[in-house]
Order: sequence, then C-alpha cells, then structure tokens
Amino acid sequence: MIDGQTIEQYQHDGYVVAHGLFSAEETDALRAHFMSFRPAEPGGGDSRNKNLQKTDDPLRLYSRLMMPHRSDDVALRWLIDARINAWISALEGSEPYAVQTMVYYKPAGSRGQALHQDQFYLRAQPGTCIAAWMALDACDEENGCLQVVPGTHNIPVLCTKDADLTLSFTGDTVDLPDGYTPVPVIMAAGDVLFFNGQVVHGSFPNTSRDRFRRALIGHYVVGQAQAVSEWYHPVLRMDGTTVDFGISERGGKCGVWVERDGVPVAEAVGVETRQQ
Ligand SMILES: O=C(O)CCC(=O)C(=O)O
Repeated sequence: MIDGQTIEQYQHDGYVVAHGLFSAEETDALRAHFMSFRPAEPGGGDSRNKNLQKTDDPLRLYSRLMMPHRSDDVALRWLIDARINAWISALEGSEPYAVQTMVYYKPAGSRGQALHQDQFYLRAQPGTCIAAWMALDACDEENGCLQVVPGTHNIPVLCTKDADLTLSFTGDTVDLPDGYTPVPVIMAAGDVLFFNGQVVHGSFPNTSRDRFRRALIGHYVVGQAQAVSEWYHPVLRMDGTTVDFGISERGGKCGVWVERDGVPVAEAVGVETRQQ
C-alpha cells in the first residue's frame, strides 16, 4: 500500500519494496515470455550465439535483454503499467516518463553487476531517474539479489573507477566510505523495488547451484526532468505516447568522498573522464 509511512521510508532510505505488486499468474507469464528470448537450455537454441557456446560464462547465453519495449508489446505494457505509475507518482509527487526496459536472467554461477548509480548513465536533468526492479524469481543473497546502499539518494553522481570483472559483468564501479554498506533486498517473485537514480546499488554473483535470478527492470525520469541522455530516447508518457525531450550532456562534474567534521561527504569536485 502507498501510505504516508511508505513514502517517508522512500524519502529516508531512497528505496522501497512494493510487495506482491504483480500476481503469481502475471509474474509466471512475464517470466515465460522473456525466457522465449533466450535459449531454453545452456548450449542450445539461439544460432547467433554459436561462438559464445564455447565459453563457460553463463551470461554469454543469458546476457541481459536491452530495451525490449521498443519492439515487444508485453514489455511496453509492463513499463507503463498503471500500478507502477501509481507508485512512482506517489513516491515522487508527479507522473514519471518511461525511458528504458531491461531483463536480467542471471543464471546460476553468473557474475553480478558492480555497485553504481543509474543517474550516471541516464543523466535526467533537472532532477534524477527512478527504477522499478521487479523480481521474476524469489531472490536472496544466494542467487545474487539486488543490493542497495541506504541513504545514497542524497549524494551527487560519483566519479567511477574500474570494477572487478571476476565479480561483475560491467566495468564501472564507485567507492564507498566506511558507514555506507550495501544491504541485500530479499524479494518474492512479483515484488517491485523502487529506487531513486542516485542510490548506489548492484548485485553480487549468483552462487546457487541451479537457481536463476531473473528481473524485469524499468527506468523512468522523474516528472520535472526536461532532458535525458541520447540512448534513452524516445521518451514516453505513461500512456505510451512519445513526448518531446531534450538530450542531456554527458560527463561534467562528479562526486568524490571528502571528510567534513569526521563525517564522509560526497562533493561534486571531480571531473568525469569515463564514457557513460
Ligand atoms: O539486477 C542487477 O543485478 C543489477 C540491476 C541494476 O543495476 C539496474 O537495474 O540498474
């Protein structure tokens, strides 16, 4: 339920879980639908992946699906679902604009995604972005659930550095000072986690023997934004129509941790040199 306490929790931590937002039937149907985009068995199926079948990296056959809503109606309908709109509108105070979908399969044994901030990539301006991260499987620490760092929604976009590619399939990560620790978000299939675009988050490897950790992810820009990075166009209203939007600049200033009165504070004094 989206009550005052839920909104306060989101404002305090930068994230909140909507439990059971999608029914078991809807979640089963979404999971089955998106599995049809990938081979049914590791090593089988998609002929485009012939070379990749030679490697033992499970992500080669189950790489994430990017922007399915641009060609797939199921993904589009989920992206602009009225329940997601109601939650984001309540949490942020206005209706968002929809810009991205992704499906993560994360089969057993696969790497996670190093800690990062979504706003580093989206560059919603002014303001920030927000994610709706829906669990298509029950997820916990064993299968590499999402990890979030509470309270990081109030910091600027941090400067990035190289991630450990043995643990992460993406190459960028950010530093965290003592006192900022990722916490696992344990979710049931059908739950949706909403988190602010500045929130530092990511996931660790799936250490289970045989469990997928599938997730359907939507990214939105918060209502007052007028520009977003080029890759996220076209920008959609929550009724699916396209809205005219500016293209935001990449790069610029980024945050580094400094100590003020013994407390770590992220200040936008660095200059981003990495490609987003
Ligand atoms: O699901 C994951 O492991 C990471 C997802 C993520 O970082 C994102 O949606 O921005």
